[in-house]
Amino acid sequence: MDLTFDVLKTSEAGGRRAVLGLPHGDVQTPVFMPVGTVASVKAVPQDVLEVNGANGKGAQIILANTYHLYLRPGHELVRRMGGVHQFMSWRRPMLTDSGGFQVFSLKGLRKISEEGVEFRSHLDGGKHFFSPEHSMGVQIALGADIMMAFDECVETPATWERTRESMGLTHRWAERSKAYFEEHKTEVPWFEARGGRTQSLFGIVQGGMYADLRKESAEKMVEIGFPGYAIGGLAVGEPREVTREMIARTLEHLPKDKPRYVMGVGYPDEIEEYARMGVDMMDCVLPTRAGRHGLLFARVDGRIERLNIKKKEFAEDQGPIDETCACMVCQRYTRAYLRHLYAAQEPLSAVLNSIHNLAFYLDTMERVRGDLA
Ligand code: PRF
Ligand code: ZN
Repeated sequence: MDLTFDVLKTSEAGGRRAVLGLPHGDVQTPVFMPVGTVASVKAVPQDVLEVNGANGKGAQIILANTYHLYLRPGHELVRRMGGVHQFMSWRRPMLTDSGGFQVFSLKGLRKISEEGVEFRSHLDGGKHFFSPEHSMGVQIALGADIMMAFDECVETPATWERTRESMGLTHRWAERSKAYFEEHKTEVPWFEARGGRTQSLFGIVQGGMYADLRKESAEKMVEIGFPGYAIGGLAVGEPREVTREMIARTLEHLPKDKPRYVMGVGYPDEIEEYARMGVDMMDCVLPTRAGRHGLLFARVDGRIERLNIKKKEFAEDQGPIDETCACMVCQRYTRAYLRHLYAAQEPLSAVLNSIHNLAFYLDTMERVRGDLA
């Protein structure tokens, strides 16, 4: 058995309140997944991740990256350590991205063929080759609850012809990903310990900014058949209206009884909007990355604002980042202190800013779940 997905309620706009059952536990959706690229959510210890946010329940599921863990410390080492869960002491569900998107982000360092992608490591320039089969092998060794098919995220802007060609490659790679996964899925490090519960593999819909290709890609993924579907290739520089339109045009063609995941979005108001449209899962580096750069999200009179903590106006501000936030940072520290930490380049600055921003994202989803219930 892989995953279960129980839809409890659906709103008129299509938003769903559901429970996603995974080997390492249940996930209440819609859910935001903090990104832990190298088996670490940057600057936030696992102990804090488990209790962060207004409800004190923390992150339900986190994401890690195949590409980064393959290069360092190496997936075979992680397998010997009992998988990513054991290795980083994270007991809750986890998802690994396939490496496709990360490899394609290495501008100029890669060569794509039908077989796979040749690329150079961003660490030491060494040559590597990734195929759908390689990606599956690495993800099985890492042992995440949910694995992703190996895909190509086409550059933007791209012509219809170029996008369709790239999409075709993603479809063939999805078939190869599934075939390899089906044959090897019982090799996951924790398989025996979890009563035979297997990992799940999600397909990724591509199709760029073309509604007809999005439809074709969604239908193809459904034909191949996965327990959940991701929408990839978005939030790559296109205007927000286009992202929204492509999500809407793709959701129409995905089954209502399966989880649907938009990869790599977005600002807090965006993840709220997409969740209300019927997206069940999202991930983004924004809360942690913005936090490290001193950008903090806050609700002021019901509106979402972005505070730039380095500004002079906060130098003697005795208030918390966000009056309405119940996170551990807002209970204790002032904007004046956080500005000082940022200016002094103290590591604690990144820690506290990331904890607050993550809480902000988790609380945003908690609020949406409440509205949908
Ligand atoms: N494919 C994969 N991972 C991704 C994306 C994608 O298209 C995106 C696009 N925003 C983020 N992460 N495999
Ligand atoms: Zn806070």
